Amino acid sequence: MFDFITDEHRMIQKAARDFAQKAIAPIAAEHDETAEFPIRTIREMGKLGFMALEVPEQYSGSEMDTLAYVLAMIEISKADASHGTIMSINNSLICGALLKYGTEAQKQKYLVPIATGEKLGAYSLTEPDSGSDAASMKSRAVLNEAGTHYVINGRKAWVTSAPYADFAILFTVTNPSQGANGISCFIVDTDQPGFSRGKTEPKMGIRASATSEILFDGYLCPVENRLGAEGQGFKMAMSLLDAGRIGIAAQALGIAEAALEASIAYSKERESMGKKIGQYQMIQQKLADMKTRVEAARLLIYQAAVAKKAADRTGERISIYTSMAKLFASETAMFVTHAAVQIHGGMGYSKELPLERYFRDAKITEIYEGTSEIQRMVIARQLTGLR
Ligand code: COS
Repeated sequence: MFDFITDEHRMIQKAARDFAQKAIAPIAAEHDETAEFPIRTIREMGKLGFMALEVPEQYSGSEMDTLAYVLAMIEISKADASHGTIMSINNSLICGALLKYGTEAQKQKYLVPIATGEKLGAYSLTEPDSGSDAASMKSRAVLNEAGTHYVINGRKAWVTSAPYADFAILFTVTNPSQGANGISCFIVDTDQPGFSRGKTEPKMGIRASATSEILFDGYLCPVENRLGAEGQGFKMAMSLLDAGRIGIAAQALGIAEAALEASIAYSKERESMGKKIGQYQMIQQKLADMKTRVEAARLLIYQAAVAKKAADRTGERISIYTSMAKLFASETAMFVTHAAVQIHGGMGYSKELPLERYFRDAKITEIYEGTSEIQRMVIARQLTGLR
């Protein structure tokens, strides 16, 4: 039906589906229960090339496009959204940042080990007092007198994968008088003095993906670890989030697909008052609305993926496409998982089935990498040009 989906895309989709169903689906409930980070399967995903799908082969990546990434993300997230989160950060934000803004030396040192699955990265923008208003961050990086190192101090919050990351892409203030234009980006190694991890967040969903605060206390970051030019950090962060939001939209769609498929199967099997529940119009309406929203989300995601591929050549801004995809797919995931729990009745509420996990996992997609409110703001600003 979609002739832009090639045989190569289908191959990566199948490889992701096979791995997800064989290696991830069987362990998802247990990792959700224990909140244990699934390091073994994450390393395997790295070796299979799922952590650097859009990275060129010269840096050990899979050298595919955004659509391939989306198709793989849907399959992985369908089995377990926590794996999807970790995959999304590494692909969109870490590989994206290093590929787009890294020097050759930075790519060799940091991108290659991500692509081979040896290392994990984290992306750190948010602070305890700055979430949606990302430019209001307080942490600081000050260049030392010798001009060799930045001295970094401050506290960052909600950093996905931070408890296991080997390095983080950090956004912090270098020139406080410049507002959004005073923010710069750094690669920080997590094994160096002055870096520590704060509390790990006890989360409602995506519980197997570890999220923590990170703290900087006189951390010395060599000048060669600045990513991009001084003062460009905010625009870099926003542009990377444009790409990241496609990944989160694909994650949301994966969760929604899993909940929909379970609901269709249950509607054909479960009987009530002498009929299959799928024969009742109230269930039919739910299934029809769920499926329609899932397919509409898919189209918005494909549109955003195609736009991103073109923008990688032209540099064009794609915020409107990625925000629409993320907004609609995340709200679809909530709609579909909510309906799926209802269709399953008591069994939907039970931990015996994955429906309640899908419902809990779906919620974060309306929050992280920009809340639904922020996505609407971005879309409207792009439409009117007004701030
Ligand atoms: N790509 C490139 N540049 C961008 C951009 C993008 N996607 N978005 C904004 N910019 C640029 C603007 O063009 C502007 O540049 P000029 O000063 O040269 O005109 C600059 O960045 C500042 O933009 P703006 O004034 O729109 O910034 P605001 O402080 O108003 O913030 C929002 C805009 C609210 C949209 C932004 O802060 C945001 O996305 N917040 C959510 C953050 C988020 O997703 N956090 C999740 C955590 S990451 S896990």
